[in-house]
Amino acid sequence: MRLLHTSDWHLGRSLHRADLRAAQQSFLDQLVEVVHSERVDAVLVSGDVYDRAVPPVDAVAMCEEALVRLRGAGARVVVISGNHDSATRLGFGGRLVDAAGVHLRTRVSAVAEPVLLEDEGGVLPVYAIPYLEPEAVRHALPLPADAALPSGGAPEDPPRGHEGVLSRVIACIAADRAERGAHRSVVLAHGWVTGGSSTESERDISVGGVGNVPASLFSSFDYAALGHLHGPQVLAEHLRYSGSPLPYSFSEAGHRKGSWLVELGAGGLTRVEQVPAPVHRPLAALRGRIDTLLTAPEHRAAEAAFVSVALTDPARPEAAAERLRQRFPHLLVLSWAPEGAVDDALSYRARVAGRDDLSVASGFVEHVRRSPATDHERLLLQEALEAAGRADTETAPWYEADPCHGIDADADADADADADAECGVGGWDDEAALPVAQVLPERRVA
Ligand SMILES: [Mn+2]
Repeated sequence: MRLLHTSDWHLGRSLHRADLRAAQQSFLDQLVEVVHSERVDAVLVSGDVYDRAVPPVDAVAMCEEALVRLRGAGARVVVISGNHDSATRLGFGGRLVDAAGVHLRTRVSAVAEPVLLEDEGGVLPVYAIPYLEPEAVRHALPLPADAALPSGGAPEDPPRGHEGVLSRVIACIAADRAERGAHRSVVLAHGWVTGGSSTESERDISVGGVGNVPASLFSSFDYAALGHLHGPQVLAEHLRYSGSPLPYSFSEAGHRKGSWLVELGAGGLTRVEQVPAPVHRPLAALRGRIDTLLTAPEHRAAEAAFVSVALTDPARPEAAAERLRQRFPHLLVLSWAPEGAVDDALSYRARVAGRDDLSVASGFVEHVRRSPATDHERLLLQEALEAAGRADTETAPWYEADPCHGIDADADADADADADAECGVGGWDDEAALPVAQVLPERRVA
């Protein structure tokens, strides 16, 4: 029995607005080829098929085409919904297409109904557990078939939290498995199992680690195909994350992405090997002064890569993005982290208290560029402030009304991948179009 374990396709996602559709397509093409060449019996897709609950139409078309081709290549396909998917939308028609060998498992009520595969070792039940949001599903969970109800037959208090909910589901599965007399079983699940490490591109499913579930919950399965964390990882021989097929953040620049080709014999797991995913375009995170980055031979490999640059020049270089793009045409993120800069610990309110508008505006120029406004710039600011009728105002009441507005905005250079995805695929031609978070200096500089 050969299984191909993949997850976190995130179809519809871009990387800092770079279009990844061709990259996602070449991964799916490869998946179909592997099913052919390795005679894969079933493809297991462990959630986050799409990047969002309402995916773009071309992502839906790409997914359907992939499912049809995987099935055509001879594999059954088992899919669960992840925390990015809408379970209802992904599962639409699921009970109808089940008969065709494509199993979209997204319903809470069906968590303990396995997809049945078969080989010379007998029947292999594959339990597909969709991502379960604890508060949303706790009252809808089935009870284990062998559970003794408390006296009077009243249902007990439904479980709470990821661990509680998943424990109940695993108990239901154990009961089903015992009833079938199955000596082997496989499970798909989407969540954060203790011991796994995250990247910057997963959407958090928890607060303070309460989303973690213990690895021991999966100890009775011959193989557990996990999704959610985007780095491929092995928590135990039988307990693995395939990771996403593409890097979806610069924190994944060093990953070797891929799928797991899993082999089960009559007695259980016999072999697992990684099938590396095609590399569409590598990622490179560079840091240094602009003149060095533009000339240093060691950065030659980054010329063809998607690039993130943190400039360390003491003063903000002019037209930095334009110059960097001469050498690194796929520059996606630019931030500025001047050497020796010290964090200004004063709150925004304290910094502007008692200052006039011209001084605040000139201070903003200095803050952003790390060099004071020139006389000419001060003149321009003065004219602008006069035009706005505020030149003589001693204080600036509009700051008081909204102390978070303006220069105290979060200057963290991390781009929010979710927000990025919401922006869709676009492009920008100059620094002025960079999101604010990417052009303000980093606040925490060593
Ligand atoms: Mn994911």
